[in-house]
Order: sequence, then structure tokens, then C-alpha cells
Amino acid sequence: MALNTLNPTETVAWKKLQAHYQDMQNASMPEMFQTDTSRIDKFNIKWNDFLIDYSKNIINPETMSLLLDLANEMGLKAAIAEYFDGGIINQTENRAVLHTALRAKESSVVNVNGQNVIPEVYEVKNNIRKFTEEITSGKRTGFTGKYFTDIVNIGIGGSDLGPAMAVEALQYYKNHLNVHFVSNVDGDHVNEIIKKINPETTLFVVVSKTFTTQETLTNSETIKEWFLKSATQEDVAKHFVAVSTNIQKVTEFGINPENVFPMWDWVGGRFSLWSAVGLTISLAVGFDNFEELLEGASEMDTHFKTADFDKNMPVVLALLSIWYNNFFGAESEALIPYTQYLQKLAPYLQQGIMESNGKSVGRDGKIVNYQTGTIIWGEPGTNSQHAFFQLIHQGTKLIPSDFIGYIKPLHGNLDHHNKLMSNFFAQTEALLHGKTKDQVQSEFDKQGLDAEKAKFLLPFKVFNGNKPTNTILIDKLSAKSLGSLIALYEHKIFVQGIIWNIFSYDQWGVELGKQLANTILEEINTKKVDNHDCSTEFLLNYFLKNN
Ligand code: G6Q
Repeated sequence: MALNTLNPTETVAWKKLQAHYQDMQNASMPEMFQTDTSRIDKFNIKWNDFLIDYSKNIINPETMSLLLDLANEMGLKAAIAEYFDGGIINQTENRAVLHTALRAKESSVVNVNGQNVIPEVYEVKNNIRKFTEEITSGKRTGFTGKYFTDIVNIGIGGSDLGPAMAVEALQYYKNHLNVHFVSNVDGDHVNEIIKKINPETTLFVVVSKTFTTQETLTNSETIKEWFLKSATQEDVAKHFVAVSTNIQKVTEFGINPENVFPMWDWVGGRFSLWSAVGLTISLAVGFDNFEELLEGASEMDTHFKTADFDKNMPVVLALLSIWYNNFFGAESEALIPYTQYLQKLAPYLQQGIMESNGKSVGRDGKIVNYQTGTIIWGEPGTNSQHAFFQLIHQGTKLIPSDFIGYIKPLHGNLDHHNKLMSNFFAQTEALLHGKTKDQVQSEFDKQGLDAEKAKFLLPFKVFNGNKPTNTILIDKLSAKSLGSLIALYEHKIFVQGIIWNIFSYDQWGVELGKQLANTILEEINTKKVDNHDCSTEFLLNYFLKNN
């Protein structure tokens, strides 16, 4: 069954939300907190070891009820069933979207074209387990019999960002292997990695779903050439493995088909870390942790599928985001994890969110007449407090922000952790309340500032507050909780795509980039520049003359 094609702005709920927005646009959160001291009870969700406090949003019970009506009117329940059951919801590529099957229980049945894919998923998982154990235990060695010490993941986009983010996030659980990531076709990237490794003790994991991606093939060739300076062609089989759907191309590259971990076209690149694309994660933190990551995601899948929408974390976060994006006109959202381990979460979710929902054509083939995908950005706190928080606090733009924090630190250093978390709580409180003229004036009075100076300074020191935040408080950063967190955002993306009536799982904009560069590369190689606008032609000729 195809997804429905309803323009959300034509629903009853949307029209009511527009009217409701007129009442809410100037609503004061501090006042709402003052008049309703049990506001927190209405706007929080507890699930497993996650707590989401969404009370610091410009909402009242009616807002949530109308947003939930919108989800229902847009057929969200039926769409979720289609998503999990292997419906062809990526219609423009004629594919199912089943990253959820990669973390489903072994006893589940998920059919694609009438065939249950779960046995295949588990077969690959067993191979990942076996391979991981062989590498980490030293059973498999390099061509001179030495243990592997380093892993290089060669991939880009979905074949890089997920593993790179997860390996960084789970660094605390890492084993002895040093893990590197090469993605950019910029030769400086690969050469910096080559400087750090020894061909005798390095394993290369080439990750490319299509095995046609210029960056990954170029980097793999460069690495292979460098490797062959010390080893023979036969040794390639010991040091190169691939993750791909394209066995033929992998074999042409010289990788032994026995060293290929398959994936499937029903797994989108940006949702693929749960598949063999996560091989590097398993190598870095061990298969048990990799499985925990999948388990955490699987539990979030169950929550998303079964919880009532008003207590459903991905649904509520998605609806709040729509409230600001489509009614308040907010353009971006910030994501601030209070842990250095999650420093790659925002870049990772930039791809997930912006590649999925950066679309302007509705599922009915018509250009949409409303806003879709939000711009996502962020950096860990407290670093970001010393950088861009000024704009969130006192700038002219509305930037709803997710604050992600953990109750327990990993290294157990409570002095640091309590300082970190006091900043975490202080920021959302300050964003809510701001600082009034009276508060600023009383500070001046205490300091004994002279009246003339105080008058001048006062407007600059006032903070309006009323800035929306969600607080996502989790017990501890573990492989399992990371899995749940990523799946939370994956499902938020899905809900928003359904409500915006767009196809979230294609990426034609990325495909265009892949084609364009090839034409220009040919011109650079042959030094014949033709058929461009005068700016591009001028730039290309200038480059050719000076390079
Ligand atoms: C993700 C995108 C894109 C893709 C890369 C790498 O959803 O499709 O980022 O992952 O272009 O593609 P390959 O894995 O085919 O090399």
C-alpha cells in the first residue's frame, strides 16, 4: 500500500493550529509556568532510562491536542505500520525502508517481495560476530603474521558518518584497535591517515552500498597502491574487506568475495549503521556492544510502534518541531549534547534529517506550499555555550533546541560531571526565563553602578527568555542507550516526512552532485573547458592555468 498524499495544510487540524497560533505566538512560558505549577506533569515522557521534559515549549494542552489531531488526520498510525511491515514507502526508488528489520528479534517476520529477510539479517550478524572475534582475538593476522592494530573505514556519507559517530560516542567501551575514517576525496585526508598506519597491521574496511562512489573508490585505490608497495596482490585478501550490495564491483576491485559483507537495497545509506556498515563499530567496541546498540534501537522501535501518540517520544518531538517550523517560522533547530562523546551526533543527524526531509515536492508530485525540513546544527555543551549560545539567548532568531544529558558520568568524576550538568540545567532555565529589566536593575543597584551608566547598559543586559527547549535526560551513555537515541531521531524524521507529505527516503539532490563532478573532471583532465556559464568557465580556466 502506498502512503497517502494529503496536503497537511488542508487538514482541519492544520487550520485550527493556524488559528491557535494567533493565540500562542505571544504566549509567555514563564507566565504559563507561574499559573500552572504542575505543568511538568503534563509535558514529560518517561520510557526505559529516558526522560523527556518538553514543558519548556510555547505550548499548552490545546496545542498538543491539535498537533496530535494533525498526526491522526495525516494517517500516521497506518504509515507506521507500512514502514515496519516493509511497504514500498520509498516510492521514487521503489524500495522498502527497513533499517528497523536490522534490529528486529530473530523470531520476527519481515517480508520484502514475499520473502522473510530476518534469516539473512541474522546470517550477516553472525558473520560480523565471527569476523570481529577473529580480528580482536588475533586469530586473523596480517600478511606477515602480526596482529591487527589499526582499522581504516573507507566510505562516505551514510557509509562513514554513522560508524564514525558511533565509534566516537562509544570510545569509553573501545578495545585495543585504533580506528580511522577516510571519507573525503581530498587526497590530504587519506595521506594523513596513511602517515599513521603500518601496512602489516592494518585492516581496511571498504564500505560502499553501490561500490560506484567516486570518493570511496579513489581512496581505496590509493590505499591499495600504497599497501602493494610492501605487500603482494595475494595479501590484499587478508587486509581488505568490503561492505556492499555490489559483489561484482567489489570483486573487480580485487577483494575476495568471501570477504564481502552484504547489505540490501532496503537499507538507506544514512540509516545503515545497524547493518554490516557498522562492522567498524563492532570491531572497535566488540560485537556484544554492537548488539546492545541494536537492542537499544529495537526497544525504541517497539516504543514508537506501540505507545500512544501523546506518550510517544519520536511523535511528540516531531510534532513540536512542526509547531515551530510551520507556525512560528523557525528555520533551524540546535542539538546540544552535554557529553564530548557525542560531538559527532549533530553532523550525523544533519545528514539523517536534512537529506531525508530537505524536499520540496509533495508525495502527490506537486511543489509544497509550506515549509519542510529544518536546518539542524549543534555542538556539545559546555563548549557551545562559549561559542554560539549568544545568538540563541539574545539573537533575533527562534532556535528550538534539544538538550541531551546523562545522569551518570562514565569515568565517575563527579566534580566534573556536576559542573557539566549544572550548566545543562542552568541553560534551559535561563532560556525559559531570560532576565528581566528589574533583575538587571537590581544587579546594577547591588554593584552601585551610577544611574547614567545603568540606563545605557540596561537594554543590552536584558534577556527576553521564552526560548523553547526539550530536555532529554538519559541514565548513562551506553551502546544500548545510544541505539535508542539514534532510533528516536530516525523515527522523528519519519513522522515529520509523513506529516509534510514528502518522500523522506530518496536523495536525488545527492545523486546530482555525483553526476556533475564527473563532467567537470573530464574537462580538467583533458584541459578542455566548454559549455559553462562565464563564471564557471573563468574559474575552471583560472584553476587550470595555476595548478
Ligand atoms: C545516504 C546517501 C549517501 C550515501 C553515500 C555513499 O543516505 O545515499 O550519503 O550513503 O553517497 O554511498 P555508497 O555507500 O553507495 O558508497
